[in-house]
Amino acid sequence: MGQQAFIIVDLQNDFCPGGSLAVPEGDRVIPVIQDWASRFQRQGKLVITTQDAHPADHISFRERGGPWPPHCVTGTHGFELHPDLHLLPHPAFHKGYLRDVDAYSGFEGTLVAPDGTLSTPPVSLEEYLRRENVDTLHLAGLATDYCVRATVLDALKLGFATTVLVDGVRGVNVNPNDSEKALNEMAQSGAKVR
Ligand code: VGL
Ligand code: ZN
Repeated sequence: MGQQAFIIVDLQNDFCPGGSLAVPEGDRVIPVIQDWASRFQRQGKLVITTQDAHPADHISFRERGGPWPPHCVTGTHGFELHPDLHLLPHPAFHKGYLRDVDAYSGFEGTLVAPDGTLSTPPVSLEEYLRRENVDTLHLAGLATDYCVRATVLDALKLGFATTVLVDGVRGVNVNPNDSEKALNEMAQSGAKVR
């Protein structure tokens, strides 16, 4: 039996109320995630964060023909993790940092080095988890229908036993049922949704 990790997906200011791509009720996940994170860290288990980390002229932004308003531009307030989340030092992964490539899944992310730059050589989330002997993932964060969905589906494809914390996720819902659909898809692909 391997180790467990709790992955907090994109709990960033721009995805919370007041942010440039606010997820409805995005901040409601904070107490749920804080409880899980505190318990995991107290037990010496791994807590990992992912962050959307875009350049100011990213391909997913409307001015470049993408679907989204500018959001999570590296170095801005909107990019930072929500200030109500209190974590001990933990590994962080950035994704979406290439100007011309969008990346929703945390598994497309790269480990951040202690100085805040990307690790060199780059360490992927999968590499990191394998190295730590992790085989079981718990996930929560934003947004259910984009980055949580993509990260969970990749985790399942890679063979991780994966649980999604329903109370710890919220979606954008460009179409009203997108989050519900995403949760069903994750469950059908083998995730526990609880
Ligand atoms: C996300 C839309 C655009 C997410 C990121 O983190 O779910 N959604 N970029
Ligand atoms: Zn993005």
